[in-house]
This record gives sequence, structure tokens and C-alpha cells, in this order.
Amino acid sequence: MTIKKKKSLAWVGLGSNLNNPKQQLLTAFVELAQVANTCLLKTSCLWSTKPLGPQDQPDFINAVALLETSLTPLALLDALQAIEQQHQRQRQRHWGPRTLDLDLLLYDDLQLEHPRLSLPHPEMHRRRFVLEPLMELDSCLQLPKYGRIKTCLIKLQDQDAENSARPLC
Ligand code: ROI
Repeated sequence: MTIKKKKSLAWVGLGSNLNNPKQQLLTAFVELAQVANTCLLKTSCLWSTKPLGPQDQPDFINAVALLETSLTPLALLDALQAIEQQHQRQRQRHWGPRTLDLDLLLYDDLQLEHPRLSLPHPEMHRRRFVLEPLMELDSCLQLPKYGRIKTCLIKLQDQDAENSARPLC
């Protein structure tokens, strides 16, 4: 596993709409807290969100977590993918239902294009189910490339209510 001396802050998005999604996310929080060389600093509420994409699937539960880590971005990605596998990650079709998705959204201010990982996450600024929980934890967050989180959310206000997000706590 690749570690470095300096610690970084990493935001992770969580999503599930299969096999007891709330429990999937609560278990994933515990597993994130156990990742080596990493500290779980904050978790958002669980949010109930309408599916983006095909509507013939259950609503999602989404959340975000803030980690402090001395893992490199790719080592952290490996750890996230190992957790997904522990949840018998099922993805039945493209943009269809899934047991657990863990997306590395931000890693400090890093901008990265790598075959396995793009940072910041290339869709995050367009996804209400990511922005609302992020905003809950840090309303002043500045996204590299995409600017202030508040501005990204305002740009989404025009979207129809289908993409609404509702906190469950
Ligand atoms: N829609 C919502 N609401 N939440 C998600 O986590 C999510 N994840 C996905 C797609 C299928 C794009 N839609 C989603 O991967």
C-alpha cells in the first residue's frame, strides 16, 4: 500500500438502492473508519434521493464522508473498491440499481486524469445527491475546477423536482 508523510483530506460519496440501502451505508461508514492510515472525520446524514437515470428502480440513499488520509489517491481508491466488494457489489445494468457505490469525489485540491480515477469526480457538480450532503457538512466548500458548492447547487435549481434530495436526520 502506498502511503506518504503528509495527510490529505478526501471526500467520498456513498450511494445504494439495493439490499437495505440504509444499512449498506451505515456499515460502509464503519468500514471507512477502519481503512488503514486513514481517519474518518465526518459523515453526513443519510439522504433519500430520486434516481438519476432510469426511473424504474428504487430511490437511493446517499451520503458523503470526509476522510483524513496518508494514502495516495490510488491507494485510497483500492481501499474503497475493496469495501464495495465486501458488500457483494451488484450493478445489474449501466445506471441501474446497485448495492454500494463509493466514489472518490475530492482529494485536497488535486486535479487528476488517470485511467482509473478522475479528480475532482467529473459528474459531482451536476449531481444533487452529491452536492446536498456535501453542502450539509461544508457550505463553504470550493471545488477545484467547478468553483463554489453553493454556485453549483444554484445552477441545479432549474432541474425538475425529480432530482430532489431529502435528509433523513
Ligand atoms: N441516482 C441517485 N439518486 N443516487 C445515486 O447514488 C446514483 N448513482 C448512480 C446513478 C445510476 C447515476 N443514479 C443515482 O450511479
